[in-house]
Amino acid sequence: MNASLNPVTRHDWTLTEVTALLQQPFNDLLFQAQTLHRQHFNANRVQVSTLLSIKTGACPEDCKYCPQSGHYNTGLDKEKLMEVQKVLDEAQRAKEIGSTRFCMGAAWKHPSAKDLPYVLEMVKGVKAMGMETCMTLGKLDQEQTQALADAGLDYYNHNLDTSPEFYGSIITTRTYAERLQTLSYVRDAGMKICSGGILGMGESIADRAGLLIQLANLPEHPESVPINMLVKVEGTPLANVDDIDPFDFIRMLAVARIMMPQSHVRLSAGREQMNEQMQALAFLAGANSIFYGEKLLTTGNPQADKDMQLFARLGIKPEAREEYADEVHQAAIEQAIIEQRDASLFYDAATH
Ligand code: SAM
Ligand code: DTB
Ligand code: SF4
Repeated sequence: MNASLNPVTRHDWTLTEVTALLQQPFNDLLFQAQTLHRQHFNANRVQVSTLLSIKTGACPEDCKYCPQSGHYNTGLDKEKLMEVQKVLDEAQRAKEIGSTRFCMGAAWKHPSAKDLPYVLEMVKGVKAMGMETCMTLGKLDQEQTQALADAGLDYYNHNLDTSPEFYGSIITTRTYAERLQTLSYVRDAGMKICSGGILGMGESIADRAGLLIQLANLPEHPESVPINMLVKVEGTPLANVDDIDPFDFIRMLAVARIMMPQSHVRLSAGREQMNEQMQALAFLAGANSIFYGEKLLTTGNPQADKDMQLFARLGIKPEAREEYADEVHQAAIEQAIIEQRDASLFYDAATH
């Protein structure tokens, strides 16, 4: 459905409203989120994206959660931009396991003039394989944004991460306004936006509400909203911060679903620290996208076969992409579904 024709797509959320949504009884909140979810999506389909770090470590930015910041010693090896062919080989592997979107991330403040042509080749190559493309490269100027759009980039990931009020306590080397400017360039160039945040950094309920308000009150909702649970990495200033209450994490997914009913809400980083019951609750709350494959950028993610077994136990199927660029890709997704069914049979036989 066209967002502008949909009366439930709002862009005027207030702090009072959103904190009230977050604090209502858990069952009421989940029921409301799941009811809305079913009006816009098949509740048993989850989109799967695979991540690759194309340039790792030694980032000049000071983001207190990030293992790749050069300001902290997390033991990561500093790497140069990956060769285009190696990136395409990884994309091929992602496609073979049934992933429909390939997300490439770089530990940059912004792309340089020297690196951009290689990045554009990566977009073209991955697109030619019939996968959706996503990149997260930091701040963009208008020309770089246009070049990425012209190369065929489908999504740009650029997270707001937390509320404007808490931002300066977490990131000291850029402003919220710069982040919003890049998002506006991406929208104007006609690309889809992937933007979300991180929970469990010591933020207040008002900060959590403030993040969702920033995202939902953008002129158009981001098509993709990744909600990350902080992966605590030794050496970063947030390594020993208190865990978020798992139910509060689920509440945020549910409120994101209610505020942005037509967006894909991604249960993003932190799944390795969650049990299967928590992930099932996340899908019930309206999360309908995950990162798939054993690695995020530098930290771990559940094994692909474990995820397929979880999908099978929950009766969830990977979501096919809207248009297929080739039949081979369609076949790869169908194969993944068959393997998921087999995994289910194996599970049944082994446990009953
Ligand atoms: N450098 C670019 C930027 O910051 O926009 C792109 C890559 S950056 C690693 C992409 C996103 O990863 C961040 O915005 C943040 O939301 C997420 N991220 C980084 N470290 C994380 C961690 N330890 N736990 C959860 N999410 C994290
Ligand atoms: C997003 O919101 N989460 C992803 C992706 N966008 C780029 C990154 C998560 C990174 C987790 C820490 C790591 O693996 O380095
Ligand atoms: Fe660099 Fe992005 Fe990590 Fe910040 S989040 S340190 S910008 S890689």
